[in-house]
Amino acid sequence: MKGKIIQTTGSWYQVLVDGKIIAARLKGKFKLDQFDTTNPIAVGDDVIIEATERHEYVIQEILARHNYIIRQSPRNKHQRHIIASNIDLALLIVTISQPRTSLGFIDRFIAAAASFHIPVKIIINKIDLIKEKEMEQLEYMQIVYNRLGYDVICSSTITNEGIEQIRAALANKTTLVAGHSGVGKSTLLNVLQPELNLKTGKISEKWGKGMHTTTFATMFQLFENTFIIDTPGIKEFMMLQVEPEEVSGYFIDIKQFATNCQFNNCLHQNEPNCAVKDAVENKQIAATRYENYLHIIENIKDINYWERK
Ligand SMILES: Nc1nc2c(ncn2[C@@H]2O[C@H](COP(=O)(O)OP(=O)(O)O)[C@@H](O)[C@H]2O)c(=O)[nH]1
Ligand SMILES: [Mg+2]
Ligand SMILES: [Zn+2]
Repeated sequence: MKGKIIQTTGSWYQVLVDGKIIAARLKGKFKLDQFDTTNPIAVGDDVIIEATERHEYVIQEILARHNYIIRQSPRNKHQRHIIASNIDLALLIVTISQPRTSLGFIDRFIAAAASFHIPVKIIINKIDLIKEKEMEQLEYMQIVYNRLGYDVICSSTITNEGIEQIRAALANKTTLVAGHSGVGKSTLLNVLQPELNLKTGKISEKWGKGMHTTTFATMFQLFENTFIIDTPGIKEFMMLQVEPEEVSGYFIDIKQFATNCQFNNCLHQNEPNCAVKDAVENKQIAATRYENYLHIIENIKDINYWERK
C-alpha cells in the first residue's frame, strides 16, 4: 500500500493511507546507510507499507523525494537531518506591523526556499490594521516581490480579504506555512478549516519561544488532498547552507545580471565592473534586495570563518 509519512516518533511512523492513520515501523533489514542523513525517513515521504503476519505494518520502500528541507549540524557538515520532504509550496505569512516583518527576513526566506527548490507565495496578513503612513511600505512590498515573480496576497482574518485566494493556492498541495510568531498563521488556518481548532494568540506564542530544541516537523490534513507542514525548525530553514558565491544563484534578480560581471567569481561587493552594482544604481535591482544579499554573504563568511578556526 502507498502512504505518506505525517509524523515520526522514535522508531514508529504515522502513515496516512487512504485517509486513515496507520502506525508502521521500518523493515528490520532496511539499510540505514543508503542515505548520508541521521534519519532515514521524514515527514512528507511517500512510502510503501506492508502488513506482516503479526498484523503490524512495516515500511518497505521510500519513493523518490521531489525536494526536501535538510538541516546540517553546525558542528559536523556531514551530519544531516531531513526535516520534511515533498513540499509543493511555502506560504510565507508576513505583517507590516504587530509584529513587523523585515524585508531582510523575507529575502532570506525566499532565498532559502529557492535553495530547497520550493516555490513561495507571500501573504501580507492583518491588512485590516494598515495605517495610511504604512501604505508606502505595503506598495513597495507588492511591487518588489511581484516583479520577482512571486504572488503577493493581502489578507485579513477579520474582514476575510484574501481568504478564498489563499484557499485556492493551497488546494491539492502540501504547503509549509512559515512566518514570525504572531503574524496569524494559526488564525488563518482556523479560518480556512474551523475543525482544526489550533491555539492562537498569546499562549501559542509563549510556547514557540521555548521550542527551539525540537526540529520534528508534523503534517496535518486541511482538506482532502491538501496538507500543511508545520515545522518548529524555521530558523534552520532560514540558514542558507551554501557558500557565499552560490548565494546570488538564489536571488533571481541578482542572478540575471551576474553573468555580465567582469569576474565570474564576482560577489558583487567591491569588485570592479560589476554589472549587479550597476543594475542597483539604475534601479533595475531593488536597493533593499541588494543590501539583504550583502548581509547574507557577510553572515555566511562569518560562520565559515569560525568553523574553519
Ligand atoms: N487585526 C488582525 N489580527 C489578526 C489577524 N490574524 C490574526 N490576528 C491576531 O494575531 C494574533 C496572533 O495570531 P496567531 O494565529 O496566534 O499567530 P501565529 O503565531 O502566527 O500562529 C492573535 O491575537 C490573532 O487574533 C488579522 O488578519 N487581523
Ligand atoms: Mg500559531
Ligand atoms: Zn558583480
